[in-house]
Amino acid sequence: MTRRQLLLASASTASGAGILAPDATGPFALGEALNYATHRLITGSSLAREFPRSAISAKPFANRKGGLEGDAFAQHQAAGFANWRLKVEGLIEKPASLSLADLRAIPSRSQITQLTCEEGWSYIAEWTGVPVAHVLEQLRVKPEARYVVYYSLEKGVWDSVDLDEALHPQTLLVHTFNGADLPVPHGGPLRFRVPRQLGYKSLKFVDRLLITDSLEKVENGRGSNSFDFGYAWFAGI
Ligand SMILES: Nc1nc2c(c(=O)[nH]1)N[C@H]1C(S)=C(S)[C@@H](COP(=O)(O)O)O[C@H]1N2
Ligand SMILES: [Mo]
Repeated sequence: MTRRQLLLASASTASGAGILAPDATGPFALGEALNYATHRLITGSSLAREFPRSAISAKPFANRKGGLEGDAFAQHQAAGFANWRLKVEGLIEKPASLSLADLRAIPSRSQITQLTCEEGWSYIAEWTGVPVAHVLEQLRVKPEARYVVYYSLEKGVWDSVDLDEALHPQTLLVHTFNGADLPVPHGGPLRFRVPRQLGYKSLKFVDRLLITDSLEKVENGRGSNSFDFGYAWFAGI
């Protein structure tokens, strides 16, 4: 995909998506829609705040102690994640199944940003990974693409962002955390990091991307499994 095509794709997203978040229905619909629209207008393509190295948290908090329960994850862990694959499917010219080595071969980006949980904790870390934009560019995202759905190996856990957020330079597939392999409690071997939104959008153990033109035809039609628990689809901070 040429730069021009990429720009055209993101431009068509901005205009085609309108200003309504896909979960803008129900009693909080107006608030949701305004929040999404206001953020998109004010922040546009602005960057999440990046911090100096001295601000990195000495003890970043993880909301779990180890990996996922069950044999599948244990086997991956025992093999040093050599068999981990990121499947990339949907509206792309070249569907792919990428190993961690494949991902590490794509130029990476590092940034020191804060992860903020809605439950009250936050920490600052250096996150290194492949910009999702680079993956979509290499695999040639189709012009009708509007959303990237990302799935965790954790059963039933998936989320999505619009193409603006997916193509944003700070949106990363993170494999390295504070200079070492991403620790399992923080989502190793691979995490979808969205630093401009709350922590719950940064899914751990990510093994599949689905590029789509509509969230309505995916899973529950609401863009995220956490919608079922009352979390807003758009969680801009
Ligand atoms: N697969 C998966 N990803 C997840 C979660 C989860 O339960 N499962 N929790 C989310 C929430 S609510 C937060 S705040 C962050 C916490 O990240 P941390 O453990 O690195 O602090 O992970 C997010 N990613
Ligand atoms: Mo969270």
